[in-house]
Amino acid sequence: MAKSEQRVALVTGAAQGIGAAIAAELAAEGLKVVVADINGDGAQAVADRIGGVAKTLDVSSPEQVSTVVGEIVDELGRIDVLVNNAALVPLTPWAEISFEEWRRVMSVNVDGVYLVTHAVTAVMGEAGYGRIVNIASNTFVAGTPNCAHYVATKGASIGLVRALAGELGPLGITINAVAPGIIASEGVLSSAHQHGFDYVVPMQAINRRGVPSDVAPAVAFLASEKAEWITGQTLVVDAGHTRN
Ligand code: NAD
Ligand code: 4PL
Repeated sequence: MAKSEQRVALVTGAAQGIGAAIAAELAAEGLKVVVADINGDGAQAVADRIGGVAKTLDVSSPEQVSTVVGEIVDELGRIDVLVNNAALVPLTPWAEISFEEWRRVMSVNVDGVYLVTHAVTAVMGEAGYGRIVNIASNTFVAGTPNCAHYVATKGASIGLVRALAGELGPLGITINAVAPGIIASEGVLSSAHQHGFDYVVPMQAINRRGVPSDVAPAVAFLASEKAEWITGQTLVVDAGHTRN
């Protein structure tokens, strides 16, 4: 199997929203992008649009993660960039969060990040090179109400970035988080999160609704060769809604 010189990126949850914008940005920069999503048809549509490769993948399934990462290595020969974007984005008051919902959110947003990162770092470690970007959220900074399980998972994502940076650095792998503020993705626009713009936009330094393409360039920079000296960090991309 011939190895191409083109860098390969795996973006999870890339069938729509922020993930699709990241996939498009990386493709525009010349990377071969694997568009992975539990929604296989949506992933295929995005892959067709950007000249990428679609994979149906539930990140919370150990079997599926193992199979898909193996397929990518077989078919494309390398994984240079991983963007852990797939997540459930619920809006549920604390008193109404059942243990079942809590566990499902942990399973996708935390177990999913573990599973994909664990599989991909094995490949990157062999190559001695990698760029990992976790999509966190500024809810971890703001302590946004009515999604405590979700905020907890984003804390886990940032914790993993901080902890793994030291273990992955010697392998030539950087790992960082990008923490967006509220973004008009398909998911947010089709849920009660859409009403969040009414109170968040006035708190931002730039007073318009954020869109997925506002987040993608920060991710592409951290995934680039030029970001070699940055690891273990969280970059908040929220038009100044929060300041840290
Ligand atoms: P979205 O709901 O519009 O899209 C999420 C995508 O993930 C969908 O295509 C969905 O099919 C996929 N997905 C869900 N479960 C999956 C699973 N088990 N395996 C694989 N794919 C799965 O979401 P979005 O708003 O674009 O959010 C993307 C990322 O950005 C998430 O990590 C989210 O937490 C984060 N984020 C979003 C906002 C926002 O306001 N939209 C703000 C900060 C952070
Ligand atoms: C500020 O990550 O960061 C709503 C939904 N509002 O998912 C988020 C803000 C949402 C956010 C988020």
